[in-house]
Formats: sequence, structure tokens, C-alpha cells
Amino acid sequence: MIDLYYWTTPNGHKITMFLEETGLPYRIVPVNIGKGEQFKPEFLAIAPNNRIPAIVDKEPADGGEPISLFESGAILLYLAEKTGRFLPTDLRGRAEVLQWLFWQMAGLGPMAGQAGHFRIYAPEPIPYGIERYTKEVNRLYGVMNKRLADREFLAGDYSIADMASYPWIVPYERHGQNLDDFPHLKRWFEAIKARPATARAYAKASEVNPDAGKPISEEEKKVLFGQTATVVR
Ligand SMILES: N[C@@H](CCC(=O)N[C@@H](CS)C(=O)NCC(=O)O)C(=O)O
Repeated sequence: MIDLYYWTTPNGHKITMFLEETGLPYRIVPVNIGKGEQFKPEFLAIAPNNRIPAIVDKEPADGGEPISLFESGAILLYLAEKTGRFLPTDLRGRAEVLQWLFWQMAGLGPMAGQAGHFRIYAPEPIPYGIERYTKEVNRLYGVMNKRLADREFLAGDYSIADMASYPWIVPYERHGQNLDDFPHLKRWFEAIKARPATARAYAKASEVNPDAGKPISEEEKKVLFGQTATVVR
């Protein structure tokens, strides 16, 4: 059994998408990040970066003590290795998936997150920030679109690289992008959206948090933005 420490955000959806694809038994432990539950000592003990997602695997493959992990990319890689799914085992196939997984973790996710922040959440419009991140996300969409021009998925068959990237394309309008400008990316997006496991993962989000996807309140903004080192003390 996997305990998934989760909230209804793109990085959370990555892991429910994987778990729904594989049918690995899991239990959701909601961590309401708008209410500050990510600062609780028991959560920080498994997720020292005070961010969701995190997991605890109560039945690790070595038969030992439970293993806890934070960082969505590390979790996807761990679960792929545990199940033998969505990550090729041959040298070249594995290297290809891992580079696109890391591309998402280091590029698409953080840049789209900043685009969303400056476009939607910043207390006053800061044109430089809006332009900088909207353009960078546009560039990254271009990279993906080109990659997908002659293949179905980012790297070989449907993989953890696609699962990491999809939830960050879902809010494309909030990030100032138009999918019609990226036909190959759009085709990929529609194909992943149509997967039953993707539908189940997003249905799970609405169950856990009926307000998922709605604008966040001023109170929630105070919790989420402007954090300093004091939150992890
Ligand atoms: N690199 C991390 C990022 C995780 C992350 O940013 N999680 C957000 C939700 S998508 C969060 O927990 N935010 C809580 C906070 O800002 O305090 C990962 O991929 O797991």
C-alpha cells in the first residue's frame, strides 16, 4: 500500500495519473496547502521541502521498513521501477525517458508555475515578470511541439515523462498559451486526456477538493506566497 500525500495541483496529479494507470493500491492523505498543512511536523518529516506530493511505500521491494519520498520526479521514477511500468529497461529507452522527465522537472514545471504566478496571483501586474515567463513557457511548448511532430509520446511509449508533463499543459490558458499554435502538442494532449486513468485521476481531485481549479482566496495566498526559512523551522 502506498500513502500518497496529495493536494489537487499539477504536481499532485502526476502521481494519481501513475497510480491510476498501474492499479497499485494507494490511499490519499490530503494535505491542504492553502490551509498550511504542508508545514505540520509530521508532513515535514517525509517532505522536508514542505511541498506536495510525497509518498510512503509501506511495502518496498526489498521487504524492509517503509520508504518515504518527496519530489514528484523522484516519486515517478521510484514507482516506475517498483512496478516495471512506464519506464523502459533498455539503456537507450531509459535514458530518453529520463531526460524528458528531468526537462519537465527543471523547465516546464517551474517556468509554467512562475507564469501562473505573475499572470494570476501577483498582487500587482509586473509586466517584465509576465512577459519573461509567458515567453519562456511559449518556448518550452515549442520544444515539446517539435519533439512530438514525428512521435506519439515524448520518449517511446507512454511514459512517466508524459505523466509529468501533461498536468502542466492542462492550465495552458492560465499560462498565456494557445494550443492551436502547437498542433502536435495538442494531439498529444487530447490523447492523454482521453485515457481512462487520466479521467480517474482528475475525478479523484474533485472528490478530495471540490474547489480544485477555482481561484484561491486572499487567505490562501498569504499561506502560499512569501514563505521564508521560518516555515520549515
Ligand atoms: N519540485 C516539486 C514541486 C512541488 C510543488 O511545488 N508543490 C506545490 C503544489 S503543485 C506545493 O506543495 N506548494 C505548497 C507551498 O507552496 O507551500 C515536485 O515536483 O514535487
